[in-house]
Amino acid sequence: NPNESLGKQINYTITGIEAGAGEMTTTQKAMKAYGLTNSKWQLQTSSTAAMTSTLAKSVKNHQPIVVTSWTPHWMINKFHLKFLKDPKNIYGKSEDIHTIVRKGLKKDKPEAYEMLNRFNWKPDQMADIMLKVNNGENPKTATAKWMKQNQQQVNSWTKGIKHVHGQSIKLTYVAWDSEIASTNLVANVLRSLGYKVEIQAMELQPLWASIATNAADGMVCAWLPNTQGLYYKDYKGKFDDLGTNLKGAKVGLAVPSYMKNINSIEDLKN
Ligand code: PBE
Repeated sequence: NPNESLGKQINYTITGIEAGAGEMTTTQKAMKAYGLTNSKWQLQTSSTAAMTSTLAKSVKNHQPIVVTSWTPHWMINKFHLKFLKDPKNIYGKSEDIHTIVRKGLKKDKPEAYEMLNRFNWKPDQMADIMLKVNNGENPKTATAKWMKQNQQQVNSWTKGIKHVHGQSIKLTYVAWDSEIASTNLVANVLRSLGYKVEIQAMELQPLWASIATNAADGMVCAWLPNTQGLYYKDYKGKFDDLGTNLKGAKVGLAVPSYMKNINSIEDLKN
């Protein structure tokens, strides 16, 4: 019933993703800050796949829905989403993705360390691979093709680095589309330097723990300063932060653009 309040129409539910995601923590904070907790509002935990499929259904039926969203991601264009304004700046203006490696990597595997330290690319480039993988291409193949088409850039990450022979290295990641793209790309680049690369997917908390406990060598999935800021704080001193590999990512609540009257998180209360 379109005459009901938005809250009522969507059962006072924000459709979320995995419980451990940084964005879920930030969204809890946002709900408190915007007064969406003391009433019936809830943040529904699910998975990214379930969230995008619920979103697809709502869009198909032109029904209202509020989701935890982020970019780079194909959901923005595919479902014509708009981010809700965040006047209290809970999500932050933009996020950078950092490369985080274990203590001692520089000494043990200086070639890999150097490559990881140099790795950086642009949101559009990441989005390009994500879209291909979402359209069914294998991530390994998609990133290998990307490397061929972007040889100069790849070269700038590897130039002058000595090749190794069969040394192994382990990268961990969370199986979000963005991280599938970046991790497979970096794995392929390290393979081109002679590394035997293992990549292992896990939840976000174990991901940070894997680096902090030296169970893995590195990861390229740290959305900061807000999204995974808690993990960063928790494990501070137990990892090396190699800085930004991608600038200009964004995290926030979003709605389909046909929800004309909802433009700010503050509008959710009306
Ligand atoms: N995300 C996508 C992640 C980072 C990448 C926004 C869902 C998060 O930690 O929330």
